[in-house]
Amino acid sequence: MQLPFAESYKIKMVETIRKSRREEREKWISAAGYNLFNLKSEQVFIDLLTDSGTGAMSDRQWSEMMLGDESYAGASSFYKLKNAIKDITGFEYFLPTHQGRAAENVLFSVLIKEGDLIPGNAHFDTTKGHIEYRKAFAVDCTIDEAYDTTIEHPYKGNVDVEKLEKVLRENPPSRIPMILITLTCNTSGGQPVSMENLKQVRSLADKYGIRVFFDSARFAENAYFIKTREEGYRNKTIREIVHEMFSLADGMTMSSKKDAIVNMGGFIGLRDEETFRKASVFNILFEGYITYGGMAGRDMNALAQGLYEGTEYDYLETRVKQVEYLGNRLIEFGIPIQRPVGGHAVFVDAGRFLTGVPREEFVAQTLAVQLYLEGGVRGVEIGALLADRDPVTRRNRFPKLELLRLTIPRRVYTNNHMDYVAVSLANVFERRTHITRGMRLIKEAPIMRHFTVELMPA
Ligand code: PM9
Repeated sequence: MQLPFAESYKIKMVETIRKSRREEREKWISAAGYNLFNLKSEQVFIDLLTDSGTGAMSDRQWSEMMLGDESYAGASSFYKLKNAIKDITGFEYFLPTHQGRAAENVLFSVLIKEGDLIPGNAHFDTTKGHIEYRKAFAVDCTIDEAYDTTIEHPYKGNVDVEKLEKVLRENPPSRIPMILITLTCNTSGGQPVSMENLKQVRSLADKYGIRVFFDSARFAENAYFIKTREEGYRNKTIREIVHEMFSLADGMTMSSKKDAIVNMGGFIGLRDEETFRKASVFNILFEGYITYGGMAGRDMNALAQGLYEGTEYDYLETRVKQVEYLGNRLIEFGIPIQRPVGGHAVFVDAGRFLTGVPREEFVAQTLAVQLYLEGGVRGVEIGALLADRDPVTRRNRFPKLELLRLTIPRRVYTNNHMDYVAVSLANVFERRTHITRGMRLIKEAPIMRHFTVELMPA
């Protein structure tokens, strides 16, 4: 008999989570303004809001915490992290930051000015926020297949090179400070970018004299998909693939809270010294001195260790297979999801799930609230709320897809939890035709509103 799949770790410490009653959840979600970010964590049974900073650190990471050097300048923890980053990514220069968006803030302070265009594959919301905050524009050049959840395409994070070349051809290079590729592409469903596509982007960038940066939050999951899906990579190690990926970029931003499996942290990786020097000034201004950049020494140690663990094949296989397990359970129930299942989350196609709710009434948010009411499961809306208003017209932007993201924290839940989530959503699916009204806005921030928005049932 073929041996079944089993996790590549065992559990050493547990945290109690509490189930609640539907009446309690009704009260809590109403008090939270129907925004799941506003819930207290103890009001949630299974928390699939994000995989960011929510992973379980290993025994080795915890022991690294004890070895942290908390010197203000020149800490050994900084050099440990610098060596790990050089080893894994190949980038010579690096700046620590407290998280991914801080890396964006520092790097973009150097490179992006008003009126610039930053083409890429469906930029993440904080990235887009930092671009639009500088009165520049994020141009989405993702392949069209990414926006049809029924199409089985192995690299739905890919850039459409024709769309990209059009932007590069029709605008002066002085207005395009970088092409920004997100690995994996969170917005399109945790979907990978193929090595071939990265090479195509690099050669277009070289042709037009533009730099390429990677938003690398989930670079290791991207490498896993390249290894398992792309011709010619089966026999390469994850680290060899990671090296090849980064060899195609001029620099990277990183939210270490994802694939480096730490609770807090980020960094910038760079090849060129001049950009590093300029960014160092902003790093000191916004984050902290260049050898800690908002991170404690112990956290830099845990991150260095996490970079190695996060790029091990067995770990990645366990991780991606759990996400796939949840996806397959939902497919068995007939629930529409982004196909194929992505690296860090299952993206439920709320537009096809709740066909009776008008899109002006925030379809995916409505589904997120229904799932919470059903089982105490917290997902997150990736739809019109997250898309924000157009910065010029101030009208609501309605993205091509209304998605409910069920994001799986790393090494935290078991497949029994996944079954619970699947059945909770299946129960909502059974009564979907009775859900015909959504949510309306009461309060919203001018930018990145989904974090703090308040709503009420329409
Ligand atoms: N991503 C996520 O849940 C956390 C914030 S929203 C709940 O997916 C990419 C691709 C990300 C990302 C964060 C950031 C920002 C940059 N790029 O959260 O600032 O997915 O560390 O990273 C979240 P920080």
